[in-house]
Amino acid sequence: MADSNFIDYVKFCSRSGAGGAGSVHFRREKHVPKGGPDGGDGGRGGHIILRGNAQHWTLLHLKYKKHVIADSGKGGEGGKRTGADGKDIILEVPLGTVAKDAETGEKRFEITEDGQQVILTAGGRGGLGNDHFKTATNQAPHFAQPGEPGIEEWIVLELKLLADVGLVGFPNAGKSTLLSSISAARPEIGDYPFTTLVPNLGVVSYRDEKSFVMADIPGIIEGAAEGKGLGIRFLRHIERNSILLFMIPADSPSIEAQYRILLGELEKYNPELLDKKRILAISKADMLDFDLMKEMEAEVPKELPYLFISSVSQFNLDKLKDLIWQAIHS
Ligand SMILES: Nc1nc2c(ncn2[C@@H]2O[C@H](COP(=O)(O)OP(=O)(O)OP(=O)(O)O)[C@@H](O)[C@H]2O)c(=O)[nH]1
Ligand SMILES: [Mg+2]
Repeated sequence: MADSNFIDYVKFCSRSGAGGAGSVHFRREKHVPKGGPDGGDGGRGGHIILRGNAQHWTLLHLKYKKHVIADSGKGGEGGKRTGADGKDIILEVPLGTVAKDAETGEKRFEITEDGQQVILTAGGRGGLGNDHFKTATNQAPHFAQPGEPGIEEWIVLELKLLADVGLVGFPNAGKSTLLSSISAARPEIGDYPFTTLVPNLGVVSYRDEKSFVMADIPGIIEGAAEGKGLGIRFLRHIERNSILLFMIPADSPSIEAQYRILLGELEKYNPELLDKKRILAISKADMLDFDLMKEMEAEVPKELPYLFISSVSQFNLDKLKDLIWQAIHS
C-alpha cells in the first residue's frame, strides 16, 4: 500500500482566548482615605499560532486535533496590575502549509520558512482598567472595559509540497518508476492506473553532490478538472514546483494529443501553471527501435524541450537530469 500516513489536509476548530476584564479598583492606603482609581488592565487572550518547521513533511500530527483552544487572559487587578496573558498555542506545520477559512475557502496565508510564525486566530484584547477612565468630571469611575471575546472559527490547512520538479502525466506513464530509478524514493509501481494515490517526494542527486527534489503525484486524466479519476486535488502539489516534467509513454497513440489534454487539465485547474517551464519526457523508449524513434520525432510538440527516456534501460536519464537542472537554474 502507498504510504497512508501522508496527510495533506486537516480541518479543525480554532478558538482563541478571550481578553481578561479590566479591573474596577480604588487605591487604599493608610493615610489616603479616598484613593483614586487604580484598576489594572486585563491580559490578552491566547493566540492560535502556526509555525513553520522544516522537520515536518505532513500534517499527520494534526489529523486528530478537532479543537484547538487557547486560554483566556486573566482579569486586571488593583494597584494597576495587568492580568496575565492567556498562553498562546503554537501548531508546528510543514513548509508549504496554506491556511484557509473552512467556510469561505478564502486563503489567509502560507507558511514557507522554517521558524516563520503567523497568528491564525488572534486572542481577544484585554479590557482597560478603571484607571484609564478618570476624567476632570469623574474622578472615581466605577466602570472598566470588559475583555474582548475570543474568536471561534473553522480552519482548513492544506499542504503543498515544496519540490523543484513536478511530474505530470496520465496514470501508468511511468512516473513512479522514474522517481524510483533516479532517487532513493520507493513509490509503489504497478501496471495498472492509479497505482500512486498520494504524492511521493524524492531527492535526485546530481553531479558533484548537487541535488533537486522531484514530486511524483497521482496520474491525471481527461476530465480530472471535473473530478474524474482522482480529480485534481493533487494538482495543488505542483503549484509550488518550479518546473513541470510532462511524461507521456512512447506507445501512446498520439504524443501531441496527450500533451494537449494534460495541458488543458492544468489550465482548467489554474492557468498560472502554464507559466512554468516545461520539459517533455517520452517514457518507455526501450520499446522503440531507432527508426521508430526518428519517425515519432516528427509528431512531438515543438514548443518545449523533449527527450526519449527509459527508466528500465536507463536510457537518457543523465541527459534528463541535465535538462532539469538547467531549467531549474536558468
Ligand atoms: N518498458 C517500460 N515499462 C515501464 C517503464 N517505466 C515504467 N514502466 C511500466 O509502466 C507501468 C506503470 O508504471 P508506474 O511507474 O507505476 O506509472 P505511474 O505513472 O506512476 O502510474 P500511476 O501511479 O498509476 O499514475 C509499470 O508496469 C512499469 O513497470 C520503462 O521505462 N519501460
Ligand atoms: Mg505512480
